[in-house]
Amino acid sequence: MSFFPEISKIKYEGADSKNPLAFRHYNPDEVVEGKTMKEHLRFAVCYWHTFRGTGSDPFGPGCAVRPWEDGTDSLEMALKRVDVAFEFIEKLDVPFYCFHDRDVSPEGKNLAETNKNLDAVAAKLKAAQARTGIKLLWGTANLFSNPRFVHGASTSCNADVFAYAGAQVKKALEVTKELGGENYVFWGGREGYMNLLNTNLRREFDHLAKFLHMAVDYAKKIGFTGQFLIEPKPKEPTTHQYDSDCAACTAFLKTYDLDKYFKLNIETNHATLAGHTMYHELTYASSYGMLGSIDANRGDLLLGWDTDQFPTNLYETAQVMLVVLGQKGIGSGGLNFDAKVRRESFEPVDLFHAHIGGMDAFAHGLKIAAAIRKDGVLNDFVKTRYATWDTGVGAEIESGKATFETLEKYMLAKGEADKNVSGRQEMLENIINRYMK
Ligand code: XLS
Ligand code: NI
Ligand code: NI
Repeated sequence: MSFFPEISKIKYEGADSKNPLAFRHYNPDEVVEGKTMKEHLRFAVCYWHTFRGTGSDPFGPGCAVRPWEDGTDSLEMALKRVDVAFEFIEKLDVPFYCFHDRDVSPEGKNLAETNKNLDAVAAKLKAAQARTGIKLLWGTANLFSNPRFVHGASTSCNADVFAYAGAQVKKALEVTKELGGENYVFWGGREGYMNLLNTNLRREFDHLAKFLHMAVDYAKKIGFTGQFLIEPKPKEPTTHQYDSDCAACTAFLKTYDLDKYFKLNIETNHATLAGHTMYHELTYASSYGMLGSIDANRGDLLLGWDTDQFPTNLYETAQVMLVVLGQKGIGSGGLNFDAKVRRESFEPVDLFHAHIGGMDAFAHGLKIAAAIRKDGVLNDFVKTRYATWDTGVGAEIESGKATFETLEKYMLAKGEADKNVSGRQEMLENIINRYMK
């Protein structure tokens, strides 16, 4: 039985194709800088938006047309949805998917029944993975939707809620391992606060760290070797999310001795909500060896919230790929489309248009980034800009030989610093525009 009967496998047709259901840039086997596009980009479809999104918003209910849905959150429906998901992912030729425990299976009347439901769906996911070759990029646990998480999960003021969350993540780790997941993600959910008048901030941070240490210990115990990732986000749902941006996450991880176990899963819309560009967040993380994976989407700068739109901006995708190529690949991470179609795009075919556009935007961005790198335009400029650090006083400072006394002696003899050179921002922006084709 087919759930998308009018759609056949999406193929690469080249940049001149006018077929909206074809790739114009994503050519999985095309080699760029010694690796295929498929290997570079490691795309993933996310289960929550694509197979559980209904298009509801605060002003009205869902209006998405999904003919396979029976309107229930039953186990039977969850099992059927696995077939929908794998047909969709196969037709798109995407190698990975990602899920929260509660996306794939319904909550039961107690934890034992909830876990049983998850086991039943996981068995079917495992079979579907074996049949199709599609792999799990990462698993995660939904520690934010159920009302028990109203005050957060590991940062809740209610210790029982921490305990429930621990049990839930234990199970999610087991399932992620069983499905060969290459990473495990912690997105903060409701880990944060709305108001300091009722919040013990330090105690909550300590609890969050305890929770993550327990996850690390349990992963070791069961032999889960996937990469742990934290996904920064500054606001929404809480006013102050604890994992607000890459710098805050890195500081937190170092403070609590967790940095060797974690990297970051960086999302474009979260970067912009934090008042940064994605380029900044990726560059920061990559510089410290913390860039682990990417949630590929975009926000709407005219709105102020996490709109999770599909990426279309070539400047942004080229910048992302510049950072990824610069660190020789995304490792065990990938580009997960944590993105949803607009409420107005309610037909199943829109899910295809959205992913095709996102995949093409990144494949195109990859080609642009590779061309910029091939010509060395940015690297050469930056290298020259810092040339004073390669010899003389600069080299002495970097190697740790210099002190304030030696610097004073040097400058007293010299009298004045050598003159500065222009940063040439506009020239560089013009050069980058030459590659945007
Ligand atoms: C929400 C997050 C979420 C994570 C997974 O804003 O982006 O979707 O990626 O929990
Ligand atoms: Ni988001
Ligand atoms: Ni995300």
